[in-house]
Amino acid sequence: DVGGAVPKDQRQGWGQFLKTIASFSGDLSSLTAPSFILSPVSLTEYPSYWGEHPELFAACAEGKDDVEQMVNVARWFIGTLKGQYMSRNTSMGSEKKPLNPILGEIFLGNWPDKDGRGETSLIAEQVSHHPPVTAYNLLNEKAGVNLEGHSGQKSSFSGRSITVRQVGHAVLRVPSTDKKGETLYLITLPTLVIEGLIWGSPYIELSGTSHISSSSGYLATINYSGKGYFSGKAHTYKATVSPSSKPTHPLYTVEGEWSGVSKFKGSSPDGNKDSTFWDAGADREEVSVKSVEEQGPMESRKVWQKTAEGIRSQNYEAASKDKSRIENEQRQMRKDEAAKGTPHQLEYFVHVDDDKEYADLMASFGGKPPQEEAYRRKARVH
Ligand code: HCR
Repeated sequence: DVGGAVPKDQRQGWGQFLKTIASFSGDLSSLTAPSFILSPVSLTEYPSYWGEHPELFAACAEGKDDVEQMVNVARWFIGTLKGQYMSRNTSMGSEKKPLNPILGEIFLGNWPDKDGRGETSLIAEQVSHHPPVTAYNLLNEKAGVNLEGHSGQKSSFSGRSITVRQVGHAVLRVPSTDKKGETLYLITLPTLVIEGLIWGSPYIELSGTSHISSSSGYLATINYSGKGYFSGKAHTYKATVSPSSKPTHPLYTVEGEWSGVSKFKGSSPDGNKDSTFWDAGADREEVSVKSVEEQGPMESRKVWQKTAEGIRSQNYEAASKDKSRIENEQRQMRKDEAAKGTPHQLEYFVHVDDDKEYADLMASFGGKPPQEEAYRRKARVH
């Protein structure tokens, strides 16, 4: 029997949806879901979560030495988690199903300069429709901080929850602390568990381990746990910063909640004991985006304008009609391209079969797997 958060007239549909999920693995985004769980926001917008604390992003370039810089990068990374994995619960009451982006969909935005932190700009592009993959680039030119990455998902049903393994990684480039070159930080991504399905109020718990591996020889290892895991408390993590050659010899340890307060255990770079590492109560700054009227035809909010309006006003018939129109147009476009032998061209990114930076930074701490594809901003390819 499905739970109380599902509107009465959609309970049967939700039960059926859960059954479909149970007998299926792969690309969740292609499934048709009951209307109460639909979000009017496309997945192409999600990379903006990386930039919602622009001051932490800019601070990735700072640090008196390489260890302190790694701590700054780790703080920015942890600072993004609440937005990435909890913000739909806050704004829409539960985790929702995002709009499934079309190939070539684009999301552009920025966080303006304030208090000398510099402007951060965002470019995201849907580089694959099925399965969905989004490539992104965040850049603060003044601070010299540049993030490039891509995001895909592989889902599987496990009893009462859905496990989503994240496919993709990001590379952050910053000026090195000696100002003579640049330091690279490889960022791998945690596994998600979608809980609360039976009640019809899904939320995300993080699990497993993710890493930040630097070309300056340091490694941050982040272990996630939650309710029902060994720590018993929701949204908790423990992170260590160590030399990449000695991952089990931490220089700093941080513990706490990624959605709340986390603290250093013992020493911290500022010399104080048990000081606060990050308080996720800090305001998040949403990305600034052009109005829909000013947007180009492939920009996300323009593409989905009518569908999103339908979802927002609970006119699901209109939403579904417009969504079908978009999907049919896309199918036709792919057919025409195939017939003409002119496949879709990416606008801002190029595909790299084997990311050497990924391989090197994984190898520096014995991480696996050794090989992965990547997407690079076109302007950066020489
Ligand atoms: C899994 C998910 C789509 C992907 C979303 C990702 C992994 C995208 C990259 C971001 O950086 C972080 C992120 C956060 C989201 O929590 C995650 C989504 C949660 C649900 C959604 C499914 C495709 C939708 C499932 C449908 C129901 C059951 C909720």
